[in-house]
Parts: sequence; C-alpha cells; structure tokens
Amino acid sequence: MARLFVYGTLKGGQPNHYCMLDKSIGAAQLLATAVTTEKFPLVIAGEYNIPFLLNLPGQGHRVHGELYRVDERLLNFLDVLEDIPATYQRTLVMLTVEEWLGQADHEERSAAGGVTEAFVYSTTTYQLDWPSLPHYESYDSRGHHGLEYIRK
Ligand code: PCA
Repeated sequence: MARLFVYGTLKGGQPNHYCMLDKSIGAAQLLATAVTTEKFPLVIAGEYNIPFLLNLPGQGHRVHGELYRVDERLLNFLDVLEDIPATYQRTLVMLTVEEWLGQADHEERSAAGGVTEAFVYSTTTYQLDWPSLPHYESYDSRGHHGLEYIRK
C-alpha cells in the first residue's frame, strides 16, 4: 500500500478518475482532501491540455487535491498511464490535510498538525515556457480557462 496525492485528471469528477474506481485495475480508498504545504506552479500545457505540477517549490499556489491509499497494482498502472519517468516523475510531497474522510483510519488521522507525506506525479521535464503559463490552485478540466483535457 502507498499513499498518492492527485491534483489533476485523476481527481473525482475529472476525466481519468475512472482509473481510481475500476476494481479490475487495482484498489484505491479516498482518505482526505488536502493541499500541498508548499506552493508549486500547477499549469495546463501541451497540445492535449494536460495538468502538470511543476517541481518548482515556492512558486505558484498551494495546490488542492485528494489523498488516496492505493495498492501496488494501481500504482504500477498509474505509473504507466502518467508515462513515468519521461512525462512525470513520482516524487514525495508534504501535504496539509483539509478534511479526513471516512476511509482514513485512526493511525492516518494522527498526522501531527494534519501534515503528512504522499507520492505525487510532478515534473522537472517540462518545456522552458511552461513556468510562465497561468498557475492554478485547483484543477478543473472544464474550468474558466477553456483548456479542456483532450484524451489521446
Ligand atoms: N494526473 C495526475 C497528475 C496530473 C494528472 O492529470 C493527477 O491527477 O494527480
């Protein structure tokens, strides 16, 4: 079991969320809503309007998302889906929990000050102009930006 913070198309209501629900892929339990403890630039980039958390701590906003407990099968599947390590890299990020949800057990909830660590798909392999794209604090494929995610 591992813990994964999702901020983009894998979140509830977003275009790749089905991966988190499909029991034939693996198992995921939603533990909490959370925000990155540090700021990061969250941009929408490329011809398919893909959300990327750029690994540039201190820039942009604290990014909102969902914290899941995932099994190895799902994690391996997502590593392929997210094209690790070319497009994204799976790194550790510090999170501040906003709200623990039903599936978090007592041990998980005891995180000091609600600060906890999880994997995230972030990237250092971005194009030069991406840091100057608009920064978001919460991703929605159908947001006002008009850059709806395009499935390949
Ligand atoms: N999928 C991963 C990284 C960005 C994306 O679209 C996520 O939702 O966290």
